[in-house]
Amino acid sequence: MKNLLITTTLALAFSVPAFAAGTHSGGHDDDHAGEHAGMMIGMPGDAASVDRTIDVTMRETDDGAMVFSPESFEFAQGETIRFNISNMGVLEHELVIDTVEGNAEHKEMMARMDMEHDDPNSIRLDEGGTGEVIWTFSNAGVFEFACLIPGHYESGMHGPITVAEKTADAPVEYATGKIKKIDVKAGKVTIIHGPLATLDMPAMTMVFRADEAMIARMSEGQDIEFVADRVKGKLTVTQMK
Ligand SMILES: [Cu+2]
Repeated sequence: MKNLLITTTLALAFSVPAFAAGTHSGGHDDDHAGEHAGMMIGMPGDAASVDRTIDVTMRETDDGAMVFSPESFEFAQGETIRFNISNMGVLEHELVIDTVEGNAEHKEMMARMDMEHDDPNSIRLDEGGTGEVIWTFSNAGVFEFACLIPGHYESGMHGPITVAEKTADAPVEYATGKIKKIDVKAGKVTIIHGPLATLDMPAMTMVFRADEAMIARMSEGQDIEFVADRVKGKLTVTQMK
């Protein structure tokens, strides 16, 4: 679980480094491993560090459109997403994630010859097929998911992926307190404390856990500034000035 603070402002296309344009222009036939090490949109994600799993469907509609559901995605910079993709249509479809420019380039190539993607940032599924793409969105910006099979993009199969920039963590709020009692053996310390902003608690006297190193810095009667948080369900002194 990542505890990131996200700004509401988004980094726009002009803020992305210039290497973006070249990352994926080489086509499909050469050295994929290197090519995808760091795309503008991010990099292949590790299954062990998935933050969120999102179900995505691809299908045709009765009125002749082709659609993804959901129609857009919003992620936080650094998030690793597992896209759980199902083709609920009767035609073959694919999901490709890239920059808008990268997709446009690919689409043009695919219009000339039917290419089948087999890159970590894409998956192609037959009717009824299911599969997944795991991706880490390491850069902020507005990207795109699309089906680049000729005609499908134009029929509606594309949407924005907005990755919000990660800001620095908010400064920690220290609470004040006076140490009433220390139980070294039990790893507990009783503190007469002021309001605890991080835990949304009023001033009172409470028993906290503290590790050995923390307790070594404490003595009974000492005035302290500290931060407490829940650690494995127990109120614990996590920082002390
Ligand atoms: Cu399609």
